[in-house]
Amino acid sequence: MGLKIGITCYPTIGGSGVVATELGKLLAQKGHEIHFITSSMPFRLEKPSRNIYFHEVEVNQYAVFRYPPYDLTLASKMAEVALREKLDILHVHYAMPHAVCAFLAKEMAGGAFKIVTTLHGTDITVLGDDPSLSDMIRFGIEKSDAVTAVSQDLVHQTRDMLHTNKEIVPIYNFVDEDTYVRRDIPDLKKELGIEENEKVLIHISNFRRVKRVPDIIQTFKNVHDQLPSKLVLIGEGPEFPIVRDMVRDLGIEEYVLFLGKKENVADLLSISDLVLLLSEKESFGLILLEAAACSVPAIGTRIGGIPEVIVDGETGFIVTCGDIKAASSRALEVLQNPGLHEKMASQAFKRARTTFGTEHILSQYESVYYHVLGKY
Ligand code: GMT
Repeated sequence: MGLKIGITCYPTIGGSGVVATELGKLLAQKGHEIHFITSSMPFRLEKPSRNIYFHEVEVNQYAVFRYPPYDLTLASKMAEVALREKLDILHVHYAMPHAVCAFLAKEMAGGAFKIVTTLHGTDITVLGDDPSLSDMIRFGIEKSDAVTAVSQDLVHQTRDMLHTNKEIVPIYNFVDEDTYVRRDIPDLKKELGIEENEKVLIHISNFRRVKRVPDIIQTFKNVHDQLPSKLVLIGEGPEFPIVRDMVRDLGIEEYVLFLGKKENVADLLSISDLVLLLSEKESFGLILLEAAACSVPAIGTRIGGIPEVIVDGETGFIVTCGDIKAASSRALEVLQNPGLHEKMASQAFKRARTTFGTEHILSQYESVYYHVLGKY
């Protein structure tokens, strides 16, 4: 018999929301009953379908509150849904504030369900440094019945930064295999003004400072000096104006395509030759897996979980963070050597379907659920 599972995540665009939503969809297909408890419909959910329900957390504004009490409203909604729907598990993505809200909800519901918390990175690598919050994050983690993290590196970082001995199970991210697969997209290159002889480099992120997008631009400039190429940039964020100015100052405006937020990422990856992710903080780097699934080799930094996703020399290359010279020469090495490119592309695809294969990852989450419920 399937389980009844509540899922809470940040429903807006971002890797954690994508992973949480795809997980819910796959679990529903396997016969579990899934209840999303979020502030808006997760953007990949489109519409609730068989076995999937959506409970909106509506935060009311009262003049007496200086800040709307989202965390308390969420906790109360979690308790209400858990009791009414008889949830077995509440799976929350991000310790802050979701694990803490789940603990409060569990207390309100008389301990009626188990809490599984998945750590995605930013709460540990950024918030864990904030002494005013680190005790609360540790509390949320320690009060969870099971904790998972999206890379081995994040497991170690969490233990080190929060000084906790709580068992944390590494479970890698995965992607929707029907969507993320390389396919022929006739005319897309033409539509974007990319010539057939030009190599396509791609970067996708939320343009936060930690993503070091200026390093991507400079790396591309070095590649472009040697090879006809275009850079496709997807996403938006705080560093966007800096990046746009840099592109103008380097005189490469004609070769850099700013596409903003895009839904058809798999199509854009399907016309790409190389993905770049040169971040200084990254617990996993979901885009690297999306790219690998579309047979795109990668250049990434030796940071966080990136070296667990890219196998150096096999599915791409790993460089030191900030070493633009190395990133450029590795990029040229892959792009100028068709044999190496083909080998890396096919190894990347194979790894996406094995180590990160959906069935494999899904069964790891199910094991965690059955384990906390005492059903082996
Ligand atoms: O990278 C971000 O700023 C977004 C954040 C999120 O909430 O999606 O990403 C984190 O979770 C992703 C999904 O597990 C990971 O792929 C990203 O590496 C992680 N970001 C950081 O650790 C900075």
